[in-house]
Amino acid sequence: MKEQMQGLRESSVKAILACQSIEELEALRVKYLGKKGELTAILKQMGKLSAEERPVMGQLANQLRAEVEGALEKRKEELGREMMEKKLVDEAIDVTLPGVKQTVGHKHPMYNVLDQIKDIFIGMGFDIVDGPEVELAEYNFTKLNIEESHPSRDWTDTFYFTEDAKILLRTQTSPMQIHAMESRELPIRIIAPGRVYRKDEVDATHSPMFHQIEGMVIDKGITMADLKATLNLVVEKIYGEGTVTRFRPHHFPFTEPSCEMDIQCHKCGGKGCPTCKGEGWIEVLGAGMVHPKVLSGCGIDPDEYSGWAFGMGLERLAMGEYKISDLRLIFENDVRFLEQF
Ligand code: 2U9
Repeated sequence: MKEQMQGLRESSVKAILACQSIEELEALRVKYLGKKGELTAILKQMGKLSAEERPVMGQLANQLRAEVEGALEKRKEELGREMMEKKLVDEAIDVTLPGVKQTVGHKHPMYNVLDQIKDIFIGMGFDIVDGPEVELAEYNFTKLNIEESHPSRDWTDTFYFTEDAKILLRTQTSPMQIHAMESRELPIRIIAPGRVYRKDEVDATHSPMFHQIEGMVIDKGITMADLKATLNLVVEKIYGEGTVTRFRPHHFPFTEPSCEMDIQCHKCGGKGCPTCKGEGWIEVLGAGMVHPKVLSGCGIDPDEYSGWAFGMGLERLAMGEYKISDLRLIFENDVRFLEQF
């Protein structure tokens, strides 16, 4: 038995030292010290020994077990260290290598203009409202006093989803304001920016999708003077102090009276130049006093409350501000174009 133990000692220590992985090491532990291992097999012969020999052999066996365990533990530590060193070499990062340059994007020029307008109105206590692009004709047309026969309701002008022409892609952001009038407490001060859709062929000034921003104030005693004062202030913030404006009479079904606002050309001071196409004036927006029928249709008493509203196309505004000659450039998102802003 002594020889067997000596043999086990030599072979196990040799195998443990040669072992190259933690898994292999665990297999060796089972092979030598496990329940069905080689040491157990030797110990099973203890029964054949005399009463004097047994404790001596027992002590030798314990000593052997401790030695093998010690060798296993030592090799495990060595392997752990070797693995860590290998990992450190394999996964080393050369921080001196040149990096991959990340190109950082920026805001689209039209959103610069939108954010500037939003800031101006927020500063005057307005809320920004949002709403669905898929709307009921009821909210897009009827409640805005746009009659059934109005050309904008035509199938050739509007994207309808249903044969009965009751569901559509909104053609203006006004339905958001109808929702606000029906759900908000008075007074109301809101702006409603968003995408709108019209069946237009694409060219330098038209697109089937474009952006509008509309605004509205409803309170007691609101007059055209509030409309003019507020819009003059907004225009001065956008185009600079002292910007001259004029209000021309116009017609919209949802406002009465209605007007369009022009600014005097900031390039030529009104003399006429390429920027204003020789006119001296640049059209900026449409506006008016909210039609009494629109107010009462939303449950607001026109004898008690009145309001003003405006609407403008954002692409056109951005084109004017950045001297962009073709609307298609705004939507193509060619980085060579966008990088200029
Ligand atoms: C409600 C009541 C009234 C919004 C208004 C305009 C005049 C206007 C056009 C500008 C260029 C549309 O993008 S465009 O083609 N809009 O001229 N919009 S008044 O009036 C409203 C809106 C909502 C409930």
